[in-house]
Amino acid sequence: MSRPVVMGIINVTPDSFSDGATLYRGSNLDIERAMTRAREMVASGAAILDIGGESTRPGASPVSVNEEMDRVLPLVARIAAELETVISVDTSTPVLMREAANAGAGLLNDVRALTREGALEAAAAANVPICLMHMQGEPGNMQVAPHYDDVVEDVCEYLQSRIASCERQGIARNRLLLDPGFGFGKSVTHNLKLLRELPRLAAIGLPLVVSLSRKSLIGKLLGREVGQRLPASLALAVLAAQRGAAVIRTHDVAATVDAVSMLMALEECVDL
Ligand code: 9MG
Repeated sequence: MSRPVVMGIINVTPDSFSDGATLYRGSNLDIERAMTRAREMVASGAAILDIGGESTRPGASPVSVNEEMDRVLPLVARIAAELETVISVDTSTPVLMREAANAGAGLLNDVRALTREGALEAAAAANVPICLMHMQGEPGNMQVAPHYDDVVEDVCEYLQSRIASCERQGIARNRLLLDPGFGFGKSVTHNLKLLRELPRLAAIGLPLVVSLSRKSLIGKLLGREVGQRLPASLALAVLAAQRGAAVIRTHDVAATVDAVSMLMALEECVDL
């Protein structure tokens, strides 16, 4: 990927930190609302849509495998039938990885980097690209007291070890993308160091996915509520793209495409 692409987030969870239950009617997912969101994101320039049925915000209630599948698979099938886009499925659940790939997913996004039992095998069989994300701890406890000797070095080492596990499982390196996992077991300082030093992660040689959209880092630094975090999210998206991110994962596709396009215009102006 020569220029960063934008991945739009579609949370099909009733309890996401960032967009709550906006796709729900009572306790039921409204698939037509989700399709409207998907169409808008593609029309606004998203190259990838990331569909997730498990909320990973600290303190979120766990979801059963059946519930996660019921939330995600019908939407994946509808998007695959209707829209020209890459569908990413945000899951750590092996059976969903297999089913999602069968239903048309072209990317698996695992915040647990294929560490669940059976996940490496399922991802290998799914035969699609995989995003391996770093997380310290589990969503329930990850923000209690995150600690690193050297956050950038530790995240690089972890991701390298997950790449090695994938390769041992027969997953070719060129199927992998990496993500430092902003906000997943990280203090504000850890997040900022990772962003500043993103080129060290990019030097591993695989495409980097970065998601800072509306994250609590912004709330902690600026005192902004979730609904007021767009300007800072755009600034962070541009800073990440400038430091080598290949995929920017965001709730706000149209604004992020414009913001990243400004950076590209600057970098490409010698050719104008
Ligand atoms: C699902 N999800 C929530 N936050 C994320 C992040 O920062 N990166 C990736 N890859 N997925 C995320």
